[in-house]
Amino acid sequence: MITGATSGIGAACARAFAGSGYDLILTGRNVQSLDSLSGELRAVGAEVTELVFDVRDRGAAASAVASLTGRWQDIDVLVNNAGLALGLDKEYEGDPDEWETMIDTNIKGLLTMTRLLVPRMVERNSGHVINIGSVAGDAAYAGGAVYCATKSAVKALTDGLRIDVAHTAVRVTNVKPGLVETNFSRVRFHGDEGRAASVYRGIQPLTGDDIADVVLYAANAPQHVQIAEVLVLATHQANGTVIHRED
Ligand code: NDP
Ligand code: 8X3
Repeated sequence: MITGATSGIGAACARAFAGSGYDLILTGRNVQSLDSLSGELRAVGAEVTELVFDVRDRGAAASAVASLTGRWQDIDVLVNNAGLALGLDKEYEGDPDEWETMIDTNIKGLLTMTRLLVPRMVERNSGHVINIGSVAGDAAYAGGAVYCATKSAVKALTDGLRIDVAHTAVRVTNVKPGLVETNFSRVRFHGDEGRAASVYRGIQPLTGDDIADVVLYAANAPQHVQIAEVLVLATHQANGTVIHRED
């Protein structure tokens, strides 16, 4: 199951997992994008189920999961990917509604999905939760305080879950990308294409496929190997703030 499968890293993960022989539960808010991706993946032989809900809506998420029947209830891998940044404002000038959207999606949405799916993984003594964190969770950067805080929370939630399931065969992974060119910056800057493009100016950023490779590697590692955390950066990015750009 991949949350936020309609774009960027989520869609790339869906393609990578389908290519590796997995059947998929794709979740997202945009039915058209889900339908189109499902069609593409079915054409390469994957069986696909779509669940349409907003991860911030706990009731809708619970109903969607409860609608799964038969083998679809036995989820092998949950990729908690749905997430976003909004704005790049100083902490004392930011928009509280944007804070709430980031916190509700990146932290509470991820927790909701974890709470809904992990009990059955524990019961089956099998499963893997792969959370998409970020280099932004390692240290704050200017204007990113709230987004960075949500990704620090993803780190703590991932580490906490790993402790809580250590008595089982369930594995827990935090994949922390740096700059990845997706819709992320378009969303962050409310559709301002120029500002979004400037994020990737003078550097070859990562692609969703680069991150999907790492996610799939973690999922396909032998059962006794738990990839706990991976920081994946573009070659000319050193951390959240040091980026060498060729102008
Ligand atoms: P995209 O904007 O391309 O994709 C984000 C996905 O999350 C979309 O499918 C979006 O759906 C979905 N989503 C957002 N909010 C919700 C919600 N409330 N309910 C359900 N789905 C939702 O960005 P990325 O692919 O880059 O982002 C994926 C993840 O990767 C995020 O968690 C992001 O924080 C993280 N990340 C991204 C990096 C980057 O540089 N791009 C770097 C590090 C981490 P919809 O189209 O409906 O909005
Ligand atoms: C997204 C990466 O550094 O642009 O998590 O915030 S960054």
